[in-house]
Amino acid sequence: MSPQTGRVVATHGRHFLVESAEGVIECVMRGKKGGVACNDRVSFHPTGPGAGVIEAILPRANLLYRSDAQRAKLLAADVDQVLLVSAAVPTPREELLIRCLVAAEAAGIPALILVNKTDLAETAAYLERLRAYAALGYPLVALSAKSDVAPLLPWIADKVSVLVGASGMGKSTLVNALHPRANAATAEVSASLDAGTHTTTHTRLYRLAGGGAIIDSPGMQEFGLRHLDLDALQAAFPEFRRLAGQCRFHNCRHLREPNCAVLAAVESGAILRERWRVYQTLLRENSQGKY
Ligand SMILES: Nc1nc2c(ncn2[C@@H]2O[C@H](COP(=O)(O)OP(=O)(O)O)[C@@H](O)[C@H]2O)c(=O)[nH]1
Ligand SMILES: [Mg+2]
Ligand SMILES: [Zn+2]
Repeated sequence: MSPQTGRVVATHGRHFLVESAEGVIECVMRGKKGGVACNDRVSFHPTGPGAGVIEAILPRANLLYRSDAQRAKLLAADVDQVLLVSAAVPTPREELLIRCLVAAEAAGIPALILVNKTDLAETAAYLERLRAYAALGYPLVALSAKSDVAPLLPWIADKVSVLVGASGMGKSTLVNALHPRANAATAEVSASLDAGTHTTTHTRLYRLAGGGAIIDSPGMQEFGLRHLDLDALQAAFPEFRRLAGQCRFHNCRHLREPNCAVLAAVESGAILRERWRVYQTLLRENSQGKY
């Protein structure tokens, strides 16, 4: 049979669901090289009814991924935006939020911060804290996924959005509210790709009735960015970019150099100290070697 092309709508380890003119095909990847991401366009060979082997990944416009010392962990390809889902409860880690934003910047994908659980009293103070991120250029959208997702609708219409964030923030609740069949679809993917649990163990694309799609992924505790070198890291912080050329040394690392414009901005409070601290952490991690 001749190769066909399709779009990857679910990934679980080395198993994939590929949507094509023939319907949804369960595929595996040939060989060991190269990862397949959710929303990738691939060419595959049918091997039987409803089954196939992925032969190649077609060129991507972008790729969101994290990486540790060993390997890259692909989240999604060809997306229009990253929806960073956060909430005041359970206690969020600001470092994880920053790392997700850096990954989106490095991939050239616009990011939006979605603050969930506005029904909880703790949310107001958390939203105040995040105002500084809106000032960096990341839109803030607040809602309660449990009661009303309407505030998000204009942001996701006709776009492919990928949800990222720690587990427990409400990503799956949001997807279920946006996509009435998501619960059933989760069960279907679980039945074919894993042992039949209802927790999010795979990455899955859901098409939205009004156009566009949303990709849900398992919550992450860690977000390694070992693939980013000094230049890439600096470029991923918009508040550093704005000060480009203002440090005394043109190759300033913004660590402890004299007359560093970034350090001065940290000291004056114009740059969030936590953002700069995470930048330092990333730089230190990455000097220990790439995957
Ligand atoms: N109070 C409140 N709880 C929510 C809201 N949205 C989700 N949750 C709860 O947060 C927990 C985690 O939700 P889930 O969607 O599984 O999060 P995920 O791990 O990010 O996919 C669940 O107990 C949800 O019921 C919300 O808007 N308000
Ligand atoms: Mg989930
Ligand atoms: Zn500097």
